[in-house]
Amino acid sequence: MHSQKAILITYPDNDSINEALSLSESADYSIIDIVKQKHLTKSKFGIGSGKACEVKEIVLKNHVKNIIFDEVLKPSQQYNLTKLCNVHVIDRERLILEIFEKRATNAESHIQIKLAQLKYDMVRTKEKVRLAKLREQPGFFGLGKYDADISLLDLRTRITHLQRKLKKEELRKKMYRKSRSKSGFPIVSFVGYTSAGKTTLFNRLTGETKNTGGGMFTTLSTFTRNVNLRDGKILLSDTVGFISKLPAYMIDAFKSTLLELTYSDLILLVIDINQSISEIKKKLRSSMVVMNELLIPMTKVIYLLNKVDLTTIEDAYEKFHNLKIADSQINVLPVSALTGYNLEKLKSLINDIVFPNQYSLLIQKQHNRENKTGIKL
Ligand SMILES: Nc1nc2c(ncn2[C@@H]2O[C@H](COP(=O)(O)OP(=O)(O)O)[C@@H](O)[C@H]2O)c(=O)[nH]1
Ligand SMILES: [Mg+2]
Repeated sequence: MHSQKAILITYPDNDSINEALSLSESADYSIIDIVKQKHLTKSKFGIGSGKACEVKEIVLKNHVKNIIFDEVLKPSQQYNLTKLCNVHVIDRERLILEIFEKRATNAESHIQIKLAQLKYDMVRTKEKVRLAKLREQPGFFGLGKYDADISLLDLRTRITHLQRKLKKEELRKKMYRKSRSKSGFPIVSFVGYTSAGKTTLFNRLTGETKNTGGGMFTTLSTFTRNVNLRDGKILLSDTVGFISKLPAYMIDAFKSTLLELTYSDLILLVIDINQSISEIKKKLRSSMVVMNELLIPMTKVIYLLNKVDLTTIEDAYEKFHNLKIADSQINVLPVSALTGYNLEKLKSLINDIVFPNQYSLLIQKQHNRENKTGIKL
């Protein structure tokens, strides 16, 4: 699939930029210019009028059809910016919904995501009804009061219908899980915050397998691939990832995209270790809350301290110890998706955990080598 060109409007700090870039990429947009602004909640366009005109110039110069706006826009702001620049304006929530939609892998997540989309539309339709009633903007979006009321009613009916469907689907879910775990191959899934480096690691691990010879590599979907390890084949799976400032009405949809984790044999929890300890703590804590709710045992986790090329191994371990994860059997490995550092060791560790017969022999070996490898088993 071809990615579409887009201009990104986001906040000036690096975390915001990186997250917005990763989200845009996940939704298949290639960002050709970034407009950084301290304030994205101004009344008319979200950004100031002068800046909005600059954005229009960038759009014209680059023949771009999309603007990604890293904040939630009101319908009137979205309308104003669309009209000024004559392109699609995708606000932050819309972008996240587009990502979820691409990732829906089962019936439940399709319904959950559709529900979240309807709720997104509902908020906007309500705003239109309000504006139409105030007669502030007659014919706003071509919508009279009557039309707006009708579409609100229609949205409500569709939401009720989906909620009923969801109930039925929940009953079916248990059976689905059973059948998945019978597929035979161990399932290994990446989780972690957006821009931690999951997709880069995923590509790196599956890409390397691809280069080692024909027939070893199969694309099951864009996000799950078959990888050959020393003692057998695994299914490696990339996930949506945790997103900061996720609105409450999207949480169920988000969790449904993570259902695959519940039948994973091993979780690779990716941490961007080149961040402040407080940032890492905050992100890890909220990841753990979601994983607990999904009943994923933390014993099935390897912590990957990624982007270690940007710092030192010592710093990575120091930060990790600072997280005080209370678990007697922690698997932790500093890695770099960029340089490939420790990725062979990672494959070997995955292999030894998911193919346990060979693993028991290995524990003995690892005990002898523990200090040299840095892997704590
Ligand atoms: N320096 C460095 N950058 C990395 C590393 N891994 C990923 N990145 C960069 O971090 C950004 C986010 O990576 P991505 O794989 O999209 O993160 P995801 O949202 O977790 O899938 C991209 O710009 C990557 O190039 C790494 O090991 N070192
Ligand atoms: Mg990703």
